[in-house]
Amino acid sequence: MGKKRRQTNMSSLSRFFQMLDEPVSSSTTAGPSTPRPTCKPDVVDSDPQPPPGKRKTGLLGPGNAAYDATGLVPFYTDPAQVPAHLQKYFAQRTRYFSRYDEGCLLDEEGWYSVTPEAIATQIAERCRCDVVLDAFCGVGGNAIAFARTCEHVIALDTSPTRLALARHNAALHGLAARIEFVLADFRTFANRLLCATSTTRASVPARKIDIVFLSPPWGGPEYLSGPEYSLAQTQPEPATELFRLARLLTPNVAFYVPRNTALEDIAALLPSLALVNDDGGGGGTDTAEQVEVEEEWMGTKVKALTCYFGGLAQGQEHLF
Ligand code: MGP
Repeated sequence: MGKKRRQTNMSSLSRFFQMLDEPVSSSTTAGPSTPRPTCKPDVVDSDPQPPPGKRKTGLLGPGNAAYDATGLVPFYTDPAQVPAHLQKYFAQRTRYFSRYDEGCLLDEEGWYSVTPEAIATQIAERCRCDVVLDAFCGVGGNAIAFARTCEHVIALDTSPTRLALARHNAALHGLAARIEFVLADFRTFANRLLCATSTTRASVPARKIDIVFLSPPWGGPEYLSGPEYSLAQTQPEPATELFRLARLLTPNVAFYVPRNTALEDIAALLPSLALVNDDGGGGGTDTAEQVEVEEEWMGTKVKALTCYFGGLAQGQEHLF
């Protein structure tokens, strides 16, 4: 049972691209304002299985052994078990996952970067669609929320451990079957998808993706050390490059950025893009695309900003 289910939603990139009709080759078509990627067969391609013997019976209980990541990271139940630098995050554990006590698992990066559940839910509400790509899924906070509002979630991460934790957490919520977990770097994944598209000469990506959600590493908790955060600090590439790639897949991008991000940096993501015609196709005046920036409040604090582009921004639904 476990094996069959794993095959359906834990795909390696090679299996993913086998689903595409045409083989990937080396030519692309590139417009001057939207350079397309070079096609290279450099995929991340190993199955993100936790070490054997770690998941016999665990926090997910009987019947879920295949998805159970118990033992990969500590499951803290008492502040006394938690390292000093993670204490402030542990204190907020039920904000991150309201069902934390039932056995949600986070690694160190997950503790300081998971999107709190209420915020993930708000973003997922705005991102209702058929297929959403969560480009940096981490331990799964956003992917789980998307699984409630979207037909299908593609969740990428480059860490086998984090991907296993995300799947564990999704299984705990009964939502793992709605999420396709892929061990891959977003840039590699997007490039391969775009190359497959150019090979088939299709005008849209070889696989339908309605929305890309970008929540990359911000460089650790130190992101708040300066008065302003520059999007050039975003990992593993500056935000401009992540955004450019995402926009080649779909106009609809939600970008989760630090609360102290320079607004000029967010606005600067747009000018290089073409003007969009906002009259619904009838020859009206061209209007520059807008970005909508949403402050994500929890209690009396703004925790982060979500920037909505394309058809996700209010008033631009026609761009979806
Ligand atoms: P925070 O300010 O580091 O923590 O992160 P805290 O304790 O919530 O805030 P404080 O005001 O009490 O100090 C706030 C939120 O930003 C986290 O809950 C995450 O959702 C998000 N976040 C933080 N980091 C370091 C990252 C990151 O590297 N990447 C992403 N995508 N989100 C992050």
